[in-house]
Amino acid sequence: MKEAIPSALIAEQNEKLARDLHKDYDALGEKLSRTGLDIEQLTARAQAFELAVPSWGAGTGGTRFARFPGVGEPRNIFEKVEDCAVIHQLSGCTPLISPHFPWDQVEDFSELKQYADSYGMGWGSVNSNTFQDQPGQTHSYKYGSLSHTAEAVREQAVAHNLACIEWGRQLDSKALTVWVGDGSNHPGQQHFQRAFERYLDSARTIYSALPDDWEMHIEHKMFEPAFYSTVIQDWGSNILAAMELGDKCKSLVDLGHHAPNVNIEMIVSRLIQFKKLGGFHFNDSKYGDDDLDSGSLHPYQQFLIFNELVDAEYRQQDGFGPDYMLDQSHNVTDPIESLINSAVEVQRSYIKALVVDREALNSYQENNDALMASNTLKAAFNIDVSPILAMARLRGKGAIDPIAVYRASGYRAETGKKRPASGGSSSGIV
Ligand code: RM4
Ligand code: MN
Ligand code: MN
Repeated sequence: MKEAIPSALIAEQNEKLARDLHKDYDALGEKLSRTGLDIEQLTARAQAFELAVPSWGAGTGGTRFARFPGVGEPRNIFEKVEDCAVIHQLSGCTPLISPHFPWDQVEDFSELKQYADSYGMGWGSVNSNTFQDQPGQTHSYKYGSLSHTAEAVREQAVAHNLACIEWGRQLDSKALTVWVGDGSNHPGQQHFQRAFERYLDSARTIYSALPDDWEMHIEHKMFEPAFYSTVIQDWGSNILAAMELGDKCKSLVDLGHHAPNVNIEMIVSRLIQFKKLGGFHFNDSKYGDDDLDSGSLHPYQQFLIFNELVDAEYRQQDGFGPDYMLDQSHNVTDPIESLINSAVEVQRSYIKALVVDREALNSYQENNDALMASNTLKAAFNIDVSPILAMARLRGKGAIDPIAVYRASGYRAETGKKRPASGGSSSGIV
């Protein structure tokens, strides 16, 4: 197996921190055992936790106004694989890459798969892109794609999604994520019902091409690039479409795609209840689709979402098994560092949610003890589970302190030399 970061360096750096970690771990284990929790079980769950990294997150994203490229940015999907391998090797919890087409399109997908295999990386959900025109494209998506008024444009967008399924099949992916930029900027511009009908017609053709063991995930987003209405505006339109299409179609929740203050954890609960939760795009947001680092602003909200997810696990809810992915845009940080940090923050929310005393919570809920129910959640949230996360990494040959090891490795400076800026970029969004 190829090593993105020399394992000798990781071991050497871990050596310096291992003694203190063991002390902190034992102390936390003792504390948790007082409430009947076995730290070893929690560490095993942390080790089993898997999150996909978005290929497009490995480059500097850019705002709506500009993009300031970083040093040694990946110029193609092979280089993105290398960066994703760094993230996984150090964090130990991101073994999957979620590709975006045509940004990551290659001639030979078996070569790409082999390349990822050589780093021990697999492939998460495949994302189709019909929100942007590509050079040489026959029809423009300026006025929409899957819901466009013109049949030829819809056919082109459907054909792209079918190609994505085929490419994903060659990578051994198991899901297609569809987000469209379709919508309108002016009241009256678009007939809401007809646009949704056209979308559903196109989506049916895509759905019928899914391999048996695949799922299709639909992503809603209330605005941008369309600023008055979008065709899959909210979780309501999303679940309606998913119900129309069939069992293998589910809704995907991107944390930044809701109106401010929307109760996302409750949406998650509803989707779980109706077996329609397909997956997540984790990120954080203050105003809109800000694509900030996960857990950087609203760690409690992220914890409350995981509280719903763990509750579903605990109740062994039928049809539950969402895909976890990050979807972020990094403008002022090294994307590798942001993605490592974010992966750890998402994993942290999961472990904290496992610490919740579910029996106590249930009984407070049944007895309408609002204060103690809330305190039960807060008690879990307030526990610092860092030693569990660090121990999971240490046992999985990752880094106790991933950012420190990454910085010590000189990886970024090295890529700066190996990857001279090519002018155009397949990384980032702008
Ligand atoms: C969108 C949406 C999609 C992602 C693109 C790049 O806002 O979140 O998931 O594919 O951005
Ligand atoms: Mn997204
Ligand atoms: Mn987004």
